[in-house]
Amino acid sequence: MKKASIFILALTLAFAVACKGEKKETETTTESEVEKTEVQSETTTSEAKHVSVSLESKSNSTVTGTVTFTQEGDIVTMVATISGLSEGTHAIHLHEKADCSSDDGKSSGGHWNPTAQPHGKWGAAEGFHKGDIGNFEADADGNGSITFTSDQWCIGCSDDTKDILGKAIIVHEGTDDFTSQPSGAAGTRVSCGGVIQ
Ligand SMILES: [Cu+2]
Ligand SMILES: [Zn+2]
Repeated sequence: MKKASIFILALTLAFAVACKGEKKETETTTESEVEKTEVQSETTTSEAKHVSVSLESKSNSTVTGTVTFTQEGDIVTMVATISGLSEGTHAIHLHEKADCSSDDGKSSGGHWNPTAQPHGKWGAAEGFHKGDIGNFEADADGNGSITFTSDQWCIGCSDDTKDILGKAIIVHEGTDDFTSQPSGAAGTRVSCGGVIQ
């Protein structure tokens, strides 16, 4: 009987110690996780010049993709990776509203044109819209990509003629001819994504 009680006491003690140890470990893990999260969010805040946009299919297409914008200094770089396209040349623009709610993508409005210029090829002396990114090629598998760099854009600055936030990326079924007004006759809007942080 005495032996049994000692054994039980020993077991209880062992259990208590084990529990305490385990609890301590759990607390330590939680603390370091919280610290890590705080550090990460601080880093994100100080380098906030980044937006990632998911493109959704429009006009009964299967076109989807991802477009990222990153600002370093005064330079914004856009990288678009798009799939589900027909093989060939497609137009891509920034349109004026981050509203992709309509089935045809027209809810995003016309080309983003804060400087009241004619539609054109980016950099043209005759003028161009701030949303006139241009054309890119899709391969036989329907995949295409385009990288575009500009000092005429910003991500979340106070200059309305440069700020791309609140605009929409539109991918077209057709090609931008850079001359037809007001939008280059690029045809149906097959994909849309709002540039929202
Ligand atoms: Cu467009
Ligand atoms: Zn345009």
